[in-house]
Amino acid sequence: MSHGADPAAGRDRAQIAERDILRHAPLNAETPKVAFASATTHRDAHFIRTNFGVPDARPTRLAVGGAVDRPAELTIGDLEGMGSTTRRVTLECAGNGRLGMRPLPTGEPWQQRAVGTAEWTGLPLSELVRRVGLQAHAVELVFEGADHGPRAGQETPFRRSLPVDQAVLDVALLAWDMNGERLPEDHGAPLRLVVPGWYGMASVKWLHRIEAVTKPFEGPFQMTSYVYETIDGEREPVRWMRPKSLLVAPDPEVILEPGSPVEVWGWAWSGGSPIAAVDITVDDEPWLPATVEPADGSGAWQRWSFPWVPRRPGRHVLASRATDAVGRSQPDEATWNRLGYGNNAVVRTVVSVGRGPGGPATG
Ligand SMILES: Nc1nc2c(c(=O)[nH]1)N[C@H]1C(S)=C(S)[C@@H](COP(=O)(O)O)O[C@H]1N2
Ligand SMILES: [Mo]
Repeated sequence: MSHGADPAAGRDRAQIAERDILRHAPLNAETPKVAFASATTHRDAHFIRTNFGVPDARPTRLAVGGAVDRPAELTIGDLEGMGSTTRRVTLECAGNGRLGMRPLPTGEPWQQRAVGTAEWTGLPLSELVRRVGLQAHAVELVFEGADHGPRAGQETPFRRSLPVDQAVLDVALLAWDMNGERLPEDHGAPLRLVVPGWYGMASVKWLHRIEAVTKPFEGPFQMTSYVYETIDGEREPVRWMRPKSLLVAPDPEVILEPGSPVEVWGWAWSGGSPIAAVDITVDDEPWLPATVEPADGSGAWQRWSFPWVPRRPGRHVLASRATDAVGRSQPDEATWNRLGYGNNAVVRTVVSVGRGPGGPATG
């Protein structure tokens, strides 16, 4: 297929170029900073995480089997005919912030922008479950992507499970649209799972098979990767996103004017629980509360803002700390784990205040 004559394709390419690419093959890229200015991340700006790259063969059907009463093979058209919902969902890669951990864990060197928010449209997973009928002894659903590659000396598909838990079935979507258009290839076309509140690995892309199983699934992307492993060797699976916040403004590259008010603002999110408070500190002075927009109940980040009048010329350090409705807060230091997941430590941003008009030039 040629993209040459299609202006939209040219635009797509330009925006992909803006993403900060960690690796080209398979493509792993962070959301560009400019994209955080909007509540919804553009489809060509949203970060991309792939273990094996886009699969060669595009799936045409979703097969549903295992411990179900009515196994099914469904096209996107069939799924669309069963109903649809749109949810605004913040997805964050569990490895986001890995570069901030010491000693540096192995894995993709994500800084702080493996996060984005999109409007996903699809069939609620609970509707599919109703259609196929789960057998009483089913404990998990295993989701398989059409992508595969070598793992532990064996050709392995990307496969992850979710518990058969009504709260998860009700929020998860089998999504075919992203921000009102068909899914882009890199984000899992034609069909992906989206699990609001969970770190990104749960949202299986290029979905072509779902199997109800009667014993907990133990594949490598469930038991070897995406596990918090402490220094003592204790292991716990990665599931819900920890509370986190990011700062959008002021941009550290812009020199602020002393005495001029600036809005310090950004986004905050936490898996399975809305953000209840965001606190700000300037130069490690005592924390002060920011204003936080209420959650819309969909699983998307919330905007926070804090009015600040910089006075003293020079450098200032801004930091934000999110607390969710169940009382979890961002720590000062990341909890180190072997594979570097879930780094939700407070991030510090250095901004500069100039001398203002008429002041002596700085060298
Ligand atoms: N089939 C498949 N699904 C996948 C992955 C993958 O490698 N293969 N990566 C997962 C991880 S680790 C993340 S963080 C999210 C990223 O979704 P995005 O690329 O649409 O941002 O996809 C998840 N789904
Ligand atoms: Mo991820």
